[in-house]
Amino acid sequence: MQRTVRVALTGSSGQIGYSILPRIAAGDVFGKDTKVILQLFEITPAMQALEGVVMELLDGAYPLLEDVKTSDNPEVAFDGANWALLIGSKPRSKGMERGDLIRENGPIFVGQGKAMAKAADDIRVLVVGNPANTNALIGMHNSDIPHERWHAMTRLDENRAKAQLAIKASVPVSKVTNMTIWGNHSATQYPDTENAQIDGKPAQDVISHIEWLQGEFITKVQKRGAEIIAARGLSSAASAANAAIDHVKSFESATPTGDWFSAAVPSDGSYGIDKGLLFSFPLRSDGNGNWEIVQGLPMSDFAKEKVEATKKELLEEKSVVSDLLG
Ligand code: NAX
Repeated sequence: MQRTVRVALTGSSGQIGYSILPRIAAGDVFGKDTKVILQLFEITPAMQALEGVVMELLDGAYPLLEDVKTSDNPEVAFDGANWALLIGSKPRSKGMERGDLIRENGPIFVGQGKAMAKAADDIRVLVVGNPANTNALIGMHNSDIPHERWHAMTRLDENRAKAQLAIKASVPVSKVTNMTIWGNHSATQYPDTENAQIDGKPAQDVISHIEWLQGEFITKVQKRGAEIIAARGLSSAASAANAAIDHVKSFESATPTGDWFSAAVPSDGSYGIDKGLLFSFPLRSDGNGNWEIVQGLPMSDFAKEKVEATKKELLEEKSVVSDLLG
């Protein structure tokens, strides 16, 4: 019998929602032999815009799209879902500090965590809406869904890092592997070239320009989002949607031998990261819903300092929302 997957989405009428929905409907995430039911959540004022998105999904006449449901009630949207992609969140307004944004968005994820716990028992959750790591931490603490099923997205950062290394080394991006993003999806994230590979060789042997690797490269990846806003007048959407697709596919399939991918997951204490903190690590998946943190990667003093800085930021974010952690 053909498999059917239920995918719940928040931020369904936003830019990333608009980019990702046709691709899920077309089978780009779960494969061409899996039917999809979309369960779309929007806040009440955006329900009308969502109606337009649904009309376009219907007009796409996607053979794999079995049904599209909409609701402004999270319990209805998450009902029986296998994956929840939490993309919606309040945008940062002018003059707003990161701490204020964290406080503004926290309650959304308290409500969604609780709703999900009531509505779905076989669900995996990817948080995209910013501040993604801390939003995921809040959701995780407010639901009884097993903690290892909560993730936050750093795949866009991984893909950006791979793209920059490929350009520098003049190779196709598919040759860049073993790319780790450590820590927070923020400007403190650390894209690690000490353990990355290009065409099976250490990236730092292929690109020996260490000043670039430890300087411009890292800054470029950390600030790529701002660079896109400056050029496009809008934040990244198509690449963010693609990264969310890559993320889900990586957890749904077995990781190729020798490689890994990056996502923020609850720490088990590996690499000295406080247990339970939603921290981006190098991961491997067995394709059956189980993942593990790749152990034993060497780190220079430079890398240790970077990892410490992003950990410190996440601990500070956690302290800002301590009252929301159930
Ligand atoms: P849009 O501004 O286009 O859409 C925002 C969506 O959030 C809308 O659908 C809106 O109705 C919904 N929303 C607003 N208030 C809400 C609430 N109280 N509860 C639930 N939903 C609410 O943003 P878009 O470009 O689609 O980006 C969505 C989120 O992704 C933002 O938080 C953005 O910062 C974040 N990103 C995260 C990335 C990552 O790598 N983790 C990269 C891309 C993106 O910047």
